[in-house]
Amino acid sequence: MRKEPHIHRLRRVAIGATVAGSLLLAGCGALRDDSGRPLTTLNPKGKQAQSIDDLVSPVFWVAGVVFVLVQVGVIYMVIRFRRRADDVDGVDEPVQTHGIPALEWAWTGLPLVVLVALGVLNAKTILDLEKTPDDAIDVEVYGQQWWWEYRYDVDGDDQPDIITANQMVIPAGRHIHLKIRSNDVIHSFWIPQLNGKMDSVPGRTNDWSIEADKPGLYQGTCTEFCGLSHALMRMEVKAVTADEFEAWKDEQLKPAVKPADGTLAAEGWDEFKTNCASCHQVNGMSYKFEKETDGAPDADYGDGQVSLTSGNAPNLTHLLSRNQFAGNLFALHTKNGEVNEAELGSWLRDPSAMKPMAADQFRGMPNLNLSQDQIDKLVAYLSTLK
Ligand code: HEC
Ligand SMILES: [Cu+2]
Repeated sequence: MRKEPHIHRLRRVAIGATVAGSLLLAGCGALRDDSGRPLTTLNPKGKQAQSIDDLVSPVFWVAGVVFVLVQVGVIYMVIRFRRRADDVDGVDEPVQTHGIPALEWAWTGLPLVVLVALGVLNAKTILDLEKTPDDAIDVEVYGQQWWWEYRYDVDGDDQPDIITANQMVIPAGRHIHLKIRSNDVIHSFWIPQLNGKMDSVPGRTNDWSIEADKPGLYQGTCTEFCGLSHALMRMEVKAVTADEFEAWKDEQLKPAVKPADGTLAAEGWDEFKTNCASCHQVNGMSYKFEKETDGAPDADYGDGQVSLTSGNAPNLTHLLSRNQFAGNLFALHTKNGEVNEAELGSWLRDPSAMKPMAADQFRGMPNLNLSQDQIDKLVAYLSTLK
């Protein structure tokens, strides 16, 4: 059937739009690493990522040589043995041969040698990546729709003493052993400059390692489709010096202080207890929690008891020590170092307007229909959580 010309035109428009759209999306959504490049495994900044990169080069060269040889062979044979214009009935076909042992050994043996060599290199790298030295620092990682939580056991009693979100702080030059888990669906943890990807699977603990050679900020994003805001589930590792790490731990271990009476922040503290503390933990704030059967945190907070288990929302005790909030999407500070009250306020006004969530299905933060007055008080209180 003959195609109408306008169908051709339509198809061209469709292809054009797809290409332009993909380029546009690739451009604007791109998360950049510390060298301004989109997230890539080819810019390693730590031991594990480096060992993967060391594997990429030999594999690339071997594959490249094989590719060139095969292509040259194909092109040569297509041209050399093509059907000539004067061979009208196709009877002048090349001499057919079979059973040349030397050739057959060669094309069986060579790929075997190449694949075994690459296999050995791969297996060695995988085994190396599994090793954890005794002095490694453990961090528990929880994937959650749609943000990451990090837990640190500081005193060695297997109970978390520091719980934080979005930004993982580690000392540079130390082997960090991650125990990756999930609170809901499958996610995947990926900081490409520090190592490859590891899934976070409900009911399982996956061991993984990262190490940063130098202090710096290393970006990553969830790489397993996990629902509505999967693309907005970013993560960040902040590598600091050993001294800075000790100082950070001391600071994180401190509970939040109740603001002085009579201040706007103190009124925000009250609002927080009423509206927010059922989901968000602020260490030091006691909160009476009637245990629910559905989607409730696993801790039963009695009066005066301090539970660190945030269960289903980011622990906010030291919110402002981090860079970004809500899956590492929005800055917590303005360019001049002040608290980003505008975006924190917008978040409290209507969180789903900034990041799609399904709060009616216990996924994400609900719109609590707060008044501007309440929001001002709450932002004043959040600003004290340094
Ligand atoms: C029903 C549980 C729930 C309640 C109630 C709730 N939140 Fe949240 N909140 C969440 C969840 C879940 C997130 C994480 C959303 C995400 O990043 O996808 C969140 C994120 C946040 C964040 C960003 C934190 C970060 O580190 O990313 C702030 C700030 C915040 N909430 C403040 C509040 C305040 C203030 C209140 C009370 C007015 C409140 N929330 C009430 C569940 C809740
Ligand atoms: Cu995810």
